[in-house]
Amino acid sequence: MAKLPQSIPELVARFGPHLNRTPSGGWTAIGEPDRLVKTHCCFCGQQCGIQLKVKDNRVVGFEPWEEFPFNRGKLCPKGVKRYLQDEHPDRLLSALERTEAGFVPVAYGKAMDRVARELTRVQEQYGRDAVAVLGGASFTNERAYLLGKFARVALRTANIDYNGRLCMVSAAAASKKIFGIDRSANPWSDIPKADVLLLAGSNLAECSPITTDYFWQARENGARIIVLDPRMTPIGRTADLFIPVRPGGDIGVFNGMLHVMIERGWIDRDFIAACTTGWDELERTVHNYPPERGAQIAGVPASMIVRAAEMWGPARTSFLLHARGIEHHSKGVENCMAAINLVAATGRIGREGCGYAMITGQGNGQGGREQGQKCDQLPGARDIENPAHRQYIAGVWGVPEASIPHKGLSAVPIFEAIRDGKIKALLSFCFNPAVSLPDGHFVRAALEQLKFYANVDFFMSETSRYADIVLPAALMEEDEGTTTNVEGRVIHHRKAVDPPGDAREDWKIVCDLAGRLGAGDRFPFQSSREIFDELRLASRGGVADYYGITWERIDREFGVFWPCPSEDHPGTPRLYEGHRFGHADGKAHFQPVDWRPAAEEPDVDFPIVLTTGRVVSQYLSGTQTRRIGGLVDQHPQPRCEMHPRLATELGVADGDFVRVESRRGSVTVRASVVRTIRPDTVFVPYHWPHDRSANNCTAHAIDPVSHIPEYKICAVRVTRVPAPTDALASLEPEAGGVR
Ligand SMILES: Nc1nc2c(c(=O)[nH]1)N[C@H]1C(S)=C(S)[C@@H](COP(=O)(O)OP(=O)(O)OC[C@H]3O[C@@H](n4cnc5c(=O)[nH]c(N)nc54)[C@H](O)[C@@H]3O)O[C@H]1N2
Ligand SMILES: Nc1nc2c(c(=O)[nH]1)N[C@H]1C(S)=C(S)[C@@H](COP(=O)(O)OP(=O)(O)OC[C@H]3O[C@@H](n4cnc5c(=O)[nH]c(N)nc54)[C@H](O)[C@@H]3O)O[C@H]1N2
Ligand code: SF4
Ligand SMILES: [Mo]
Repeated sequence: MAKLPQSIPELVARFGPHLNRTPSGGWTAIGEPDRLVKTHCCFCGQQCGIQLKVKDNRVVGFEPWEEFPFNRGKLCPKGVKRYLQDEHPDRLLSALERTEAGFVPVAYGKAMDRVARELTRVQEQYGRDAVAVLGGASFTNERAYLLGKFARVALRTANIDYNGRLCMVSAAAASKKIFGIDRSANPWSDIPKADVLLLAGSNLAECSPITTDYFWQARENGARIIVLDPRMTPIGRTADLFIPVRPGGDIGVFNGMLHVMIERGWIDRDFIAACTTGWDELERTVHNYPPERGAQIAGVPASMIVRAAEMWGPARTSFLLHARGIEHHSKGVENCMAAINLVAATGRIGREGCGYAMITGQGNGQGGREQGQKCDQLPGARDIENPAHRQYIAGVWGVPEASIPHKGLSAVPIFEAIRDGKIKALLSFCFNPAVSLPDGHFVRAALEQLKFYANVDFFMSETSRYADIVLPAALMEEDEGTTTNVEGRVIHHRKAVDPPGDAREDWKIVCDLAGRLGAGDRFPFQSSREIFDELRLASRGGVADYYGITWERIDREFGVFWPCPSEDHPGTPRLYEGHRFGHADGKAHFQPVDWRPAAEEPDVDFPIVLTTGRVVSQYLSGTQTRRIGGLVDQHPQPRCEMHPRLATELGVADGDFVRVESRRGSVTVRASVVRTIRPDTVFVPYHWPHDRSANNCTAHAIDPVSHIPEYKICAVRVTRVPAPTDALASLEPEAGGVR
């Protein structure tokens, strides 16, 4: 084929407007698409509506979907490039088996036979719980439901958990403790109606770009914005009050604010008396947090805490949002509870413009933690230890209640059990722990211990490389199903194209494997819609009740908010209207918290705090985005952000190489000297593997309640090092789209 001109105007002049990016970052011309498929982005929890252009069973581009109310056609850089994964040369097109000579393609049926055989062998020899299953929150609701059922019914192992354990579980546990329900309390349309927005631990503009638009609307309406973050992120730069809190210090600010609000009478005593429990104890606790003490804990001036209380306290309407910055801690649940106490103390909840939300991270972060793929949970956000819940689900599944395993291990303890030789085999989907779990050396050493490991992915991830069998999965646009967005709105992902080669939908792989394990009669599903119909039944009467939601309703109504107990129920965009909360007594339960230090605080040998997170153009462990030209060019490599004052102390100039080293491992990257970070803290994004993996440094301390890892704090020392010489470590920008 003749080489195409590569300037856009030239291309448009020759071929018309239908141009496409290639995976390597170039352009190719296409004809008119055959059809547009209204669906959603496969990446973050915003789940933006998008139309995919399809021609000859290929996704060749996208169009905005202006009518979808959440994003009204707007998309971020990842959303517009997602379809470049489809035909990427790295797509897994057949099953692979590990041999002495490396991975070789193997027939799908033969690979599945081996998986079934090995899992059975391990269970016979070592017991049912010696096999663990890991799922993911990029899974649709249908797949998440199916995998939970598969573990309990086909494998009968207690040990199933998912990657949302690294993500939202602190927020989930905190909102459940205070309000009784794990879901953002309000639709996003309430954000622009609030007079004051409090945003804690969220790099909103880079990680939840469409929510930023709601913030702008609020600002247009006169709202004031308070941001807590050790880094002045883009949203921090525009805040009315930016509080550069020390990592782990947020409780100092929240308790300090409440202390001031009580003193000045900015709490709603009538609401507290009528609709809450636990106030007196909370009042006693925050009595010990005058702004000066809060300031000491948070590492910021006391006047900032007072100012925050003055903005938040007397406001007429308000909205609190938080994300992983306060959740990724060994006190993640306590951090969130201290924040939510500020909402409940004012009674500004459950009405227009008055709300609370945790900003969902993963695509189906919300639905992924309701359908029963967590170790402690059954579908409908039911409790696996509650006899009535077990009985109900046993009925839906047609199995004896006693055959359903009890609570198993969560993600990090699963890896500890693998290391200790208690778990011998692993089946994982949609999860790249070799990059994403903390203390990477520990995780990779554990993966090497496994007697058998089967991994399901559409790319060969860093974790897939430890597998004995890798099965090729389908992308979101190659399957159909539902997810639940950041607001609690259940939406419909439509299938655009067929999976390529031998790749297939995760649910088909699970049903097929169940058959091979002798449980086929419980997994007779011919489509994801049939799975959804069983999920509706399984969720019926649970907290996350989807019974009244049908795919037709979702299409007609641009999504339906749960709980939705019957087909004539309108769904519930705003929870807690009339101040009825999710607990049996209908009240909100205050949760007093005291500040405590992180699992590892800086000391003489490791004097600096490392905090980790994200950049706008990369997604999670990077398996998907590090391959896409146009994304990878924006952030080809991780950099270590540090304040000029720290850089001077360390003798580091912008662009120099530094080694960031903790007790567990190190990462060597270029320094980015910026004024937007606290001088006692450095930041490294975690989307890269191997010697560039921030998780070489992090610790695998977890929150005692939620079991979330403490990604946001570990102690490191930073030293300037000569530029590395080997090809990978030279860290020159990668060529677009090539790893
Ligand atoms: N571009 C992009 N977008 C994404 C993702 C992605 O990988 N890339 N991932 C999605 C997912 S799964 C998630 S979970 C979300 C995450 O979204 P966010 O939580 O917004 O992202 P993070 O970068 O993990 O952390 C947010 C901020 O917390 C700050 N922080 C660190 N320690 C503390 C602390 O102790 N207190 C406070 N107040 N702040 C602290 C960091 O400086 C950082 O700016 O993003 C989603 N969206
Ligand atoms: N240091 C540090 N580490 C972190 C964080 C941090 O802030 N700092 N954040 C944590 C957070 S919030 C998160 S959410 C985790 C994410 O960590 P992971 O869940 O490990 O990250 P992903 O990149 O989503 O990994 C998913 C893998 O599954 C594949 N995949 C995606 N969708 C599907 C699917 O539908 N089916 C199948 N079979 N495979 C699929 C992708 O190709 C990828 O290889 O990382 C955590 N790790
Ligand atoms: S904001 Fe999230 S859902 Fe929307 S386009 Fe970007 S990555 Fe996709
Ligand atoms: Mo996440």
